[in-house]
Amino acid sequence: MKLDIRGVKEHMNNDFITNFQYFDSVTSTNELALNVDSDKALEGLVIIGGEQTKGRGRLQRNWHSPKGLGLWFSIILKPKKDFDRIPLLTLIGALSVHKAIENIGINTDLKWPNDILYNNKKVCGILSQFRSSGNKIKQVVVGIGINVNQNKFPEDLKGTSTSLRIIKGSEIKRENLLADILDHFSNYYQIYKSGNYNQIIDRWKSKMSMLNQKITVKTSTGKKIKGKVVDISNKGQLILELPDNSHRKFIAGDVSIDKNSITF
Ligand code: BT5
Repeated sequence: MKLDIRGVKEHMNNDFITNFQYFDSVTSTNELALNVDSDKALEGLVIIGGEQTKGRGRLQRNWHSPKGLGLWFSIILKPKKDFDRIPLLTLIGALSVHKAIENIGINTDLKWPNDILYNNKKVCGILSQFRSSGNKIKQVVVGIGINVNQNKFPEDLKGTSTSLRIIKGSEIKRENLLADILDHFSNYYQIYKSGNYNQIIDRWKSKMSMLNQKITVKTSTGKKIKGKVVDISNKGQLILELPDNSHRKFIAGDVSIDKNSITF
């Protein structure tokens, strides 16, 4: 079913997100959003795809985005902050989705830095990308993919993915859910702009079951680093305590996470 943008606007209650571009079919909403001329685009523009034919995950992975069943969208932002605060935008994207899902009675788990899980199965993934010019951020695109009304998944995703409909046992109205997410996003973005990063991090930590767990991080060179998750920094980095009690930070940039290991 086609998403009704009027219905989304009717349920929304914030002044920040007012512009939408909807396409029945797109390659990737992130690709489109990154190509928008940042001098012309308004901050807070949301680009939505009914389906994505080349939906992207991190590290050039694919994101399965079937027609009319999920929410596949990207929010364009123009933050006046340093580059090292960009990862926080992924975190506020996840918090906004988490809260909206909580409001329909489903408690999910945040997995650093970009996943929302239910019983260890992925419900939502987030991909933030940016364009810059010199040492200035031109635009950041926060791309959010949520499995809403699918009742089945392709063979390769079956064991690791789920949808809100499968969890709840009934269809979810995507318009209301998106409106709620964007209201929360707008709130969190205000907090981000005010520099009150601890508020974001504290909420994240309270919803992250990985805290105090022992995990293994795999670096791009194949090196494995074991440690206990002790904190998230106010730049969105994961902080591990290593066996020698020293602390090491990992950047929430291009990382991928397996069940209890993280690959850089
Ligand atoms: C992500 O990457 O989780 C980021 C996904 C971001 C998708 C949104 S949709 C709107 C916007 N436009 C885009 O083109 N992208 C963004 P990553 O952590 O790398 O996870 C990717 C992996 O998740 C894949 O390799 C699959 O194993 C799995 N996967 C693919 N599609 C899935 C789905 N619909 N549900 C659950 N898992 C999926």
